[in-house]
Amino acid sequence: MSERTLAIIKPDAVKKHVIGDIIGRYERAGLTPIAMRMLRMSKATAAGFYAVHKTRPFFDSLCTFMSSGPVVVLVLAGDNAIKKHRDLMGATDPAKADKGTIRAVHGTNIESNAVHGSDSPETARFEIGYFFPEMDLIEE
Ligand code: IDP
Ligand code: MG
Repeated sequence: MSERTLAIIKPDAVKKHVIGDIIGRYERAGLTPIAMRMLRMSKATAAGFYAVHKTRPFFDSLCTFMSSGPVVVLVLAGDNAIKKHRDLMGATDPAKADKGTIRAVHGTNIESNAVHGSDSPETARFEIGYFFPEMDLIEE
């Protein structure tokens, strides 16, 4: 069943000039970009996006990191897009991510880990709506 997920190429990956490599991995895996923006989040925008984590000890540092430079935000569509994207990303901590995953290849540490991906249909809906009005999504 075709599904949508939100991907963010985080500031560390943009600074490493690996936007093209990461989008190439999505395309080769059969995930189709149906919307894309490059932007720099304010700290408040990052805090709203990561509101589910607001009681975590790493929340403030995470919001500072996510607003430290430009990011690329994409909506990806495809069969089982949420899980397929999470599998391509690898574990949160790049040191624990499977060999060849995006985080293993491009991540630096548990915070600067190159990419974000929605973890469920509910969070995907919230996260896509946070950055894109429905009319900006290309019809598949
Ligand atoms: P996920 O991105 O793999 O879904 P989450 O637990 O949802 O991981 O955490 C959101 C983001 O917060 C991570 O991608 C990472 O950037 C950061 N993060 C998660 N755990 C830690 C931590 O223990 N220390 C510092 N940053 C963390
Ligand atoms: Mg998460």
